[in-house]
Amino acid sequence: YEADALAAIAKASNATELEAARIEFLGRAKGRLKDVQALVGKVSAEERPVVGKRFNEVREKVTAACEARQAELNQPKSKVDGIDVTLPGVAIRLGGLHPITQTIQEFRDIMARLGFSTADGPEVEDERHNFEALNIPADHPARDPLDNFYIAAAEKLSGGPKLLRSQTSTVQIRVMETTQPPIRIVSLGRVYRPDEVDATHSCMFHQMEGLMVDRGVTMAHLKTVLRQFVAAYLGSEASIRFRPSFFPFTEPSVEVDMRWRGRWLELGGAGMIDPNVLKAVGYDPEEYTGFAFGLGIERFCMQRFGVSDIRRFYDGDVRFLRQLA
Ligand code: FA5
Repeated sequence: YEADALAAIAKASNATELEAARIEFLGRAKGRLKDVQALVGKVSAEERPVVGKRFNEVREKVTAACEARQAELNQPKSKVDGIDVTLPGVAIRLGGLHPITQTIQEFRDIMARLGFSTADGPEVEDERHNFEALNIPADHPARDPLDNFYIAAAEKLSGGPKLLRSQTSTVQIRVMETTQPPIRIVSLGRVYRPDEVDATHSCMFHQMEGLMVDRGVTMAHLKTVLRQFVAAYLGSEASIRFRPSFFPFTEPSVEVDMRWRGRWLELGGAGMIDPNVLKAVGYDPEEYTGFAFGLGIERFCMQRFGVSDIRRFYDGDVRFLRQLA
């Protein structure tokens, strides 16, 4: 009886089956327990206490098993196709934005608040946009094939020399060729140079180009925009300085440095657009003036995140990238 009863209870897979097993084994009217009880009544008087005790034990055990099974069946169904859906799941790791992408988005937002919209240009450029219109003549050292990534295959297709742009200043020309002042744009993108790679130089990096052209634009506008931009990104305590410099496409020209780990780190170049450049795009330099700047995006990002080596950004090591995502 005991083994049969426990097996039937365990086998019951729903409330109806369990109730049937309960009636069969524990039912007061016709259940099999009644038969067992009847047998107990037949044993001799000496044996009765022992047999009676065993009878009670069995009854309690079967009753308890029945109740336990009932509680089990009342639990919410947790297994679906053999999988326990109440177990905690495996966390799905979501991807994050690359720190340079985050920086680009933030730069765009800051510059938008200063009234600059965004423009884009191609990464594979011709010599007019990368050099000529920027007042960089054919014999200028910046055009040395060893200092640029010329693309022989692209030249065959397009007929003229093509190169991976070495600066985002190309976009200045593209915008001025197609738009009339007033202009206030930034362009953020990749540039390529066969530079020797070290902690602060990569052969592919990003620049933010800024361009403002209108009547009466002066150096004071340039310095104010750059100071406001740096304060917005790195905090008002960040210190920058302007150093006289030279670029073929600006006059006067400056270099912009930032205080970094106890020394000055070059952020980029800037200046008032050279009249030759304004003429190359068909503007009258007597009517319009403008400023331009080109900043290295990685340098800012390194400062913000405390990254000491530019190569970390491009190693593709997710353990590093995840910390900045
Ligand atoms: C230029 O590229 C000029 N087009 C900037 C400019 C724009 C001047 C408009 C005037 C008007 P330069 O070669 O100095 O300038 O590069 C600008 C910045 O890019 C550097 O200051 C530096 O922050 C960053 N940079 C240059 N080379 C690398 C490199 N190999 N890796 C990472 N960042 C670099």
